[in-house]
Amino acid sequence: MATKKKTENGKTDASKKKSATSKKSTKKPSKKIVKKKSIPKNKVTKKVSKKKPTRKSAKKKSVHEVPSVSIVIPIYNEEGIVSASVADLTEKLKNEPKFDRTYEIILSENGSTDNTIPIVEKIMKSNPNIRLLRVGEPNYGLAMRKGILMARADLVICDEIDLCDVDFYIRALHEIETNGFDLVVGSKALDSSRDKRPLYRKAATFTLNSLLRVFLGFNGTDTHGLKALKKSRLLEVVDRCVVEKDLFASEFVIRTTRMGFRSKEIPVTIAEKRPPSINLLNRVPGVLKNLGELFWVIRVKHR
Ligand SMILES: Nc1nc2c(ncn2[C@@H]2O[C@H](COP(=O)(O)OP(=O)(O)OP(=O)(O)O)[C@@H](O)[C@H]2O)c(=O)[nH]1
Ligand SMILES: [Mg+2]
Repeated sequence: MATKKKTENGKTDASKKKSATSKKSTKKPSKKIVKKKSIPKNKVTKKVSKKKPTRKSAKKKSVHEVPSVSIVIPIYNEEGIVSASVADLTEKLKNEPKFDRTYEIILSENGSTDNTIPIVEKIMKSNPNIRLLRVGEPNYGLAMRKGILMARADLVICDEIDLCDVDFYIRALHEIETNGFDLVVGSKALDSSRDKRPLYRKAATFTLNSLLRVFLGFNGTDTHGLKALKKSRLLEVVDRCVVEKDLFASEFVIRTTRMGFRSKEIPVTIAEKRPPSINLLNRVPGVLKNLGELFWVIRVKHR
């Protein structure tokens, strides 16, 4: 953004100089005129310094320029909370002094059968930072993958519509920008995390992570949920991933460390705004199938 401001300033000064030069060629310059010309130059400088972007104007500019952060949120049948969640997230981002950045929110939808789409389209009319991506059949992993690919910023946050945790954004971006990590995972299972989901959901998370540890050599504590990443570094990891649906997130995290990138888990507090949109038991067959596929490609084929 700073670069553009400089360019805009440069153009303004240049055009002033140009008009000054053309005047020069038609009228013989007198000392008086030369004096007059030096005044607008100063005025231009003053005008530009007045236009120095405030936080508000910087955020407005995000609509037209590459934002500092892309927030990718897969959504599926979320008519109940999408509008309120996006409004709440936007408000938090505006009021959080530590999040002084331009951003876009990519709502990555596929296969919704409720009113999610018309609602999002309505939100987009009043909120130009929202982008909608539609990718066919219900598929969390595909929505996440396409969302990351569509992100215009190099810093990408993957969130969920029932979480929208700005505190995670700030801490995770700090780990990437200051401490040089490529991927930051908000883990629900660290000692200092607070997982307020029902016991059966915690048990499901524990079971999945145990399977990932045993069969895929995963050495962390969580692969699902909040993430922040440096896109330019991890694009090749996204490309390498083979499974979709729920286990895309797990494969992405596991491959990131296997491919030698720097990844870190940080604690999060998880309090969902509603129960999951897909029944847990209905997800089990797909997860097991994808787990088998992952075992085959990573452990057997060493891909
Ligand atoms: N595009 C898309 N989004 C989905 C799909 N399934 C779930 N989501 C979204 O993914 C996010 C997390 O889904 P939840 O239903 O909360 O599931 P969860 O068990 O809490 O999620 P995990 O803990 O990450 O497995 C929400 O924003 C959902 O709307 C899907 O099939 N397609
Ligand atoms: Mg959830």
